[in-house]
Amino acid sequence: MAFRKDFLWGGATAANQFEGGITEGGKGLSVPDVMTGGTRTEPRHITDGIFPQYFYPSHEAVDFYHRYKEDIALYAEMGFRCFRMSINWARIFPQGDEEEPNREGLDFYHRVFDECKHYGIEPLVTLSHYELPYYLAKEYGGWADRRLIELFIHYCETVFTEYKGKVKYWLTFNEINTLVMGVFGNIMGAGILPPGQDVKVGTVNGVEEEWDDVQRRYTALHHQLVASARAVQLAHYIDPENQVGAMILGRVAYPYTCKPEDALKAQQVMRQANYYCCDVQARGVYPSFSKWLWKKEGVTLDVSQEDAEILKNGTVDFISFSYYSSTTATDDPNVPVAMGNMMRGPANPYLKSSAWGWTIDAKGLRYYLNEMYDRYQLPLMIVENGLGAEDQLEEDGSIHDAYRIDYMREHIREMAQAVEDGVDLMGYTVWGCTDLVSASTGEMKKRYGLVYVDKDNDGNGDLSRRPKDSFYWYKKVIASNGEQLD
Ligand code: BGP
Repeated sequence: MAFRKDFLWGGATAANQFEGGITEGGKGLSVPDVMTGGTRTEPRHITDGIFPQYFYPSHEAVDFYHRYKEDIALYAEMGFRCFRMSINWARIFPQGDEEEPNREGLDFYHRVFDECKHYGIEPLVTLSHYELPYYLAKEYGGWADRRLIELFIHYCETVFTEYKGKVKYWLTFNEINTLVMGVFGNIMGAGILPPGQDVKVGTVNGVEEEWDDVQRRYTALHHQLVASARAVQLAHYIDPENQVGAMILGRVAYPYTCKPEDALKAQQVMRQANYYCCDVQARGVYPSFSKWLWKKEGVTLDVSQEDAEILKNGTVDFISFSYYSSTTATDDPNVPVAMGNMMRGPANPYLKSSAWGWTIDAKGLRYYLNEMYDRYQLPLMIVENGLGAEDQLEEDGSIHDAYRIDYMREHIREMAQAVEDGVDLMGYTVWGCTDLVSASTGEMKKRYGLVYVDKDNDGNGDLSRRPKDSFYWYKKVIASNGEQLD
């Protein structure tokens, strides 16, 4: 048997893409609440406030806020052992800088965790998943302001204390390394807003980024790394049972050719994208190549002795990551670049891509697991993986998503191989286990779910849930602990 007996099989979500109810229970606005819907060719807009002419997909999302019982019951039916979700900071502290938390917000998550407990499902909670309170973005300038560290720690202390005994697995910042990757990292990751009333956010295929603030982005990242290390220490102090993980966007970059220059380029991409953050979170120090990176990016960073101490004493218990696709790297500026999942690089001629242009590369997952385990020797967890695709709802209400089953099967096979290679793998939570709003495009049409939600890109639909073929397939996978994949 490849996988541990207690392997954490499950699914993953994020509050801003899933919950909705943004004006309910005293919730304040979060950054994605001012982001409009886009498509695979039309970028989303970020607006300075909420404008009636736009559709904002996070406002209702798929209404987990009211349907959590039904959703968690479906997860239990599939046999989930783990459910990854995020707490929306603005539900607990509507502005982000209040002294007292919002009791209604705290109670909502109590109900969710109690429901999980009822079915023996372990919650895995992300503290910050691209959903900074909008007030902190607007009035403080997001994470570029050092005061956010204290505000975040106050929020962490509140939820660690409140949910002690109910939540054991925590992740600090979702895909913290998007802050080394550009516009999306600026806005969604760091809460640094672009100047202007209505700005396009170029994260869709082929659309170039229009605005960036590299210095503030790296400063914000340093603040998040310090905040993350402090959160790890605090979580352990409040409850020694707590296990806190790093969460990064898993980026595999192959050399585009076997030219040594391309191999070097790929190594540089891997360092910048993966190891820069992960070294800090897992080893407690900035890697020695940081100086090269800061110079390349034209940034200066002031890492005080005090910060260095915090980083050293707040290393994580495990490393989690998202993995969807891989890229390539070349030093030849004439090779055209494609983009997928905030990653850019020349297209790989050996791989097929999803309809949204994300390469499909199951072997890359085995490669990445081995790379990460060799480097850190910490337990690993895949907390996002899956295929974003358009689904066809049949007359009889069924959804035959064989392509999604194929995708997952291949990735789970490679996971099993990696375990045989010697990797200590804790679990796997498929992304968007119930259809939800896409982070990059704001669409509903780009579905990842094993459960279909009746809602389209314009917000039409009755939000009813229907298991897809992948639902029944995944149920068998879990029941057999990953043995039965056909
Ligand atoms: C990750 C994010 C998720 C999620 C996923 C799929 O980068 O952590 O929030 O959305 O990507 O991306 P998308 O929704 O853009 O297809």
